[in-house]
Amino acid sequence: MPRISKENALLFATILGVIVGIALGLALRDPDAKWSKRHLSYLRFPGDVFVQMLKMLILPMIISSIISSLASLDSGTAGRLGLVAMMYYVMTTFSAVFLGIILVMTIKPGYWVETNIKELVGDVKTSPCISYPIDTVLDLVKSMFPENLLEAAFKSEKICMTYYNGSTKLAPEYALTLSPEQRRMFIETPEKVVSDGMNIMGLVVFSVALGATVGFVGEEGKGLKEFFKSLEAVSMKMLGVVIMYSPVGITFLIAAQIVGMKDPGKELQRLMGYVITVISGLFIHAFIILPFLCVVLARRNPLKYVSGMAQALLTALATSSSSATLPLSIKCCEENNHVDPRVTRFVLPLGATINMDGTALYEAVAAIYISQCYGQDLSIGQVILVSLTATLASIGAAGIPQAGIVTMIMVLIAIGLPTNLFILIFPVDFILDRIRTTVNVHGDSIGACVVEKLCEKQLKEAEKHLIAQEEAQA
Ligand code: DAS
Repeated sequence: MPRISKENALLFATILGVIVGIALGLALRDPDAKWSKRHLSYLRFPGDVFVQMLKMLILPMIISSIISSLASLDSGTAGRLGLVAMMYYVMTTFSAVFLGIILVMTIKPGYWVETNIKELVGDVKTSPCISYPIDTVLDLVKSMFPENLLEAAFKSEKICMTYYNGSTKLAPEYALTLSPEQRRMFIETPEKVVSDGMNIMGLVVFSVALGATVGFVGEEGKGLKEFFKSLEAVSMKMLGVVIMYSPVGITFLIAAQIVGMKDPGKELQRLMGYVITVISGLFIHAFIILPFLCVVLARRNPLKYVSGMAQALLTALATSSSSATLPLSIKCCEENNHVDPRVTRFVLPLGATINMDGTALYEAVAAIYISQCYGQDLSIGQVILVSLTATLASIGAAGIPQAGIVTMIMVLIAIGLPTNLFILIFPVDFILDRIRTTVNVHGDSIGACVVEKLCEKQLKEAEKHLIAQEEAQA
């Protein structure tokens, strides 16, 4: 009997967990019984524990992996890795946005909707104040330099929109210009929280700055280098324990989500055109464009590569959080796909914060779908504005559940649409969020092997240089 490797046994158990989770959710679902939030939280508890354990590992893993990766590279190689990664991110994000725009302008799902939204919300025109995207860029830059690193790393950003019956008490565009603290002032009852989780942008930027400095100062940074190398090894060992629990966590996350779903049938029917457009765009990007880049740029077998990432992709689907999935993405890339750790530990944390192909595609489709529902045809200039602001919004979205719908408001503002119209697509967002998060993680993992291939020469030289340095010191 061929021995099953530990990785395959775990993957099999996780896939079984997804199936059991769906079956358990369907078995327990009883729309009339209306599970109370308290009982639902009991059902979701084993899954929440799994997400919390992953989040607990984010700080030690991200800070130690980025620093030890950068500290083992000379500045030239680190710079080249960063440049190639950024070029890959811009290329894939723009291609995702462009694909989304072509699909939504061809399928025109907004015209499938009978009711004229304008009658519903009235002709509430907000001026196309494109200043807000600039505010978001400033917000983004400010979040990169947190006053308090631990607070930034552990800050659970609860962004919410106070809305009811389709109108918005607080026009979300104001929410975007408020600081996170001010936004919290508008938090109403917990069920109104739209996006909640850890925004690791500040942590990643601090780690890159510290890692580059440790690599730059040489001898003085030796102690730090050794410390973070052992912290990284210990964190990976801890992750090994957490990952054994993942099948159980994923089962209950999926079961609780299915039991807690409001009546999705009615909403899905009403939004069928929109859902078909988003999902077909995400599938084309994930199953054609990214595998094409994997073959052409990384010279790897995409099927084998994706199967090596399966554990991380299933976790992204269950948690709908790129940040929470990040430790697993690093582990799968290195241990199953044998990508150079110096690349994975620098490129994956960067990608998890600023490279979200799935979110970018979704933002473009959602904004244009809403404009179609509102009976507002977009000019070429506005379509270009959508492509720019959707890209920006995806960079600004944190790797936390439903962060994309919050930053999508910025795209609506840019094309002068009433921002409370985001409510049109909100009912199915938690389903689409899982799929786009999985595409985000998939895009980051392909990015790691592409960057590794395109920087192969520099990585080999950096390795020789490091060995020569260590021999000289011995
Ligand atoms: N859930 C986000 C992520 O973790 C994506 C999104 O909200 O669009 O990638």
